[in-house]
Amino acid sequence: MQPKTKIFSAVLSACCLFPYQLASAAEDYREGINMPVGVTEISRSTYDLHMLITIICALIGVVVYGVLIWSLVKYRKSKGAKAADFHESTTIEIVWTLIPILILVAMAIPSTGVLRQIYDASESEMDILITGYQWRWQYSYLDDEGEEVSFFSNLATTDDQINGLDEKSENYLLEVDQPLVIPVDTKVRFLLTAADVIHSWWVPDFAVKKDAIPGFINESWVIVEETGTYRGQCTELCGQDHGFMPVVVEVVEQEEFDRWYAERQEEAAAIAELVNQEWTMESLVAQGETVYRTFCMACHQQNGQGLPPAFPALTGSPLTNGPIEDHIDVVLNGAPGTAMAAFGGQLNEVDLAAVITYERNALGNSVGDMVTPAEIFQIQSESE
Ligand code: HEC
Ligand SMILES: [Cu+2]
Repeated sequence: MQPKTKIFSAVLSACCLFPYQLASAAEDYREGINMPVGVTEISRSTYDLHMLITIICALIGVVVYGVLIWSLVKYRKSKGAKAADFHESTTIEIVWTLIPILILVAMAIPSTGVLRQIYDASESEMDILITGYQWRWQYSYLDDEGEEVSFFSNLATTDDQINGLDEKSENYLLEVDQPLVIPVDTKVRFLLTAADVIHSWWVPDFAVKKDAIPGFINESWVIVEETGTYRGQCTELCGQDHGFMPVVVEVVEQEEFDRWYAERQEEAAAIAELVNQEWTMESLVAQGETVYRTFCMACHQQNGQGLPPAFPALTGSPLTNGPIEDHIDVVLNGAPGTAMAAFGGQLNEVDLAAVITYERNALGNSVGDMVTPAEIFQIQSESE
């Protein structure tokens, strides 16, 4: 081969190999910088689409910059190049309009197919309502029969880890007390909404990232093909603890799911029973501490000092030390227009009675009165 031909064939083969090199490099770095392939058909299609478009864009880049650099070198002034001085070339204008249009249309065809699939939430075998709260997720299984299963999923990472006093765990800020549990190989439809501000429910391995908007219901769906634990986050800036409301989904075999679901139904029935149990001040305060740490501490702080002026102190506050009716009212109905949410719909009667009794008899307060779960139940059913 002539030296010139040799160089030419080397360049040509490098160009042809380029997409493969890019793809295999992407494979290597997938865990690190690329998006995950995931565990659903949609996530795989999304990944393939992403790779295809990236490669097309990279090739366009190579061609455009190739021509540009080649022209700069070949027609440089020191070589005595003279600029052409023609005006308007209809042919060139048509060519450089048509080629991008054709490329865009070629890219739109596979994308439209995947988008149509993503939006087809029909014929689901199970429906789950996901509600975003500042700053936790609520999962409600929409079941026509039997005891309703609904619970909150809270961050499980300890404060000491967050404050750097303890070593950070493997799933730091990506762990919750109660994960969402769904069966494998089942079409699960998610209905997403929010109770306060806009949140967004995101699990990269499912290729699901959907806004949860107050007053709207958005839809999404999955058929997860592999059992396992999948993690994600709220991906809409939603306030102070936006980075502290992770998503954890446990995908299990159908029998395991049925067992878990039956247990949750029994628990719901047990709570109904707990409401009518005899409660003492001590047992309520003990229970209330856990509730307070999970639901109230973010704003009112561990010791009840709050963060004035935004978040009032509960220690020594006229409200927590005044008539208990007013205290109950704030906790059940919130303070409209402030960050103080209505906890009446978020906590069960036992937890509500416990946290109110706790606030009156701990955190430096010692009012000495209490409210029972049955009384809370009474108040809530009267206001309905
Ligand atoms: C997102 C932040 C936030 C969280 C979480 C929160 N609160 Fe509040 N809370 C507030 C704010 C803000 C106010 C002040 C409302 C106002 O201006 O009337 C408030 C006021 C109160 C008051 C009245 C205090 C007073 O002296 O006026 C009580 C009682 C109270 N909260 C109890 C609770 C309980 C119980 C929980 C947990 C179940 C809780 N709060 C969780 C933000 C929060
Ligand atoms: Cu959020």
